[in-house]
Amino acid sequence: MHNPPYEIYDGVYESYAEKPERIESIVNYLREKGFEKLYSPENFSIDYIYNIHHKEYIRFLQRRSNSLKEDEVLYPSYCIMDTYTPIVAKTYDAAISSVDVALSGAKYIKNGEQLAYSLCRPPGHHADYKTMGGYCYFNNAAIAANFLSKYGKVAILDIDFHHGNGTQNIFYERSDVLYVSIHADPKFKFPYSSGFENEKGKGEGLGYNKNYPLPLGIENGEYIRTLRMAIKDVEKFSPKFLIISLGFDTYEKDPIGGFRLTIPIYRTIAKDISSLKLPTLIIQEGGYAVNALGKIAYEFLQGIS
Ligand code: Q9C
Ligand code: ZN
Repeated sequence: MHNPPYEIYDGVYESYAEKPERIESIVNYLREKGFEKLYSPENFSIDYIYNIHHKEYIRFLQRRSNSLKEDEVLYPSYCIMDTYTPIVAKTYDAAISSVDVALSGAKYIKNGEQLAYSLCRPPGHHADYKTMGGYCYFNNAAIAANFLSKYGKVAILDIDFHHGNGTQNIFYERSDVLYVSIHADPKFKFPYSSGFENEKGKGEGLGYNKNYPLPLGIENGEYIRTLRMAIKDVEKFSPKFLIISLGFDTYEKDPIGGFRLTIPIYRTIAKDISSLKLPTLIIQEGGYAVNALGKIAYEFLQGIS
């Protein structure tokens, strides 16, 4: 299992926030609440990953991960943007499975389902063409979006607490995939180097990238006002599919976040997004308040109609 023991932050070892219990918390709670349609992923061809990530990067991750012994932890100095994201023996396998979970959800949507929730772990939105970082290795949402883009325009609405630098960059010059993100001001929070308002896309992609950086400490009301602007952007684009990069690290008690959203607001967030009436694939990104994640996911799903 991909379960790194620690991350290095300012040269200090800290316990690793992106734990397996995150997804277990969500699955267990949803089961308790009577959700029965829980499926295992299908295996997809690696070509879907090759379409988004650099060949050498994929091979590097595979080689390094598969060469590690069970308890070894590697902080590479290559293909990485930070010191948070180690490679362990099962990292490559876990990253591949996470992509399979995303693509399985995408396939349901392509085949006519209105909603699929892909409980991906490890998360993906910080993973760029040839860099891992921010607990991410392969960009699940980008790979799913690229898959769906063969059948129509795709909007990605990223509501993780952090800016999805990888997703933004991957689609920065494309006009068939819109990227809209609401996140903590990168002046203060990871990934620091992108997520600013003036990043609007490039070439053909100009106008198809939109960032809403928000100050730390914001509460439900201000968040919802911003969300409604982001929803308008999606609406104007009139996509065929919507992907939500969903992070619960916007929750007030998240250990690495910095917003003040409360649990019931996730129902409102989902309800507002539902007003778009689009076939929607939810991709799990961050969220580290392990004990609350099930409840938050449940609230969110209750709001989707
Ligand atoms: N020691 C996602 O939410 N910074 N990634 C952690 C605390 C890295 C978050 C600093 C944050 C990455 C998918
Ligand atoms: Zn995050």
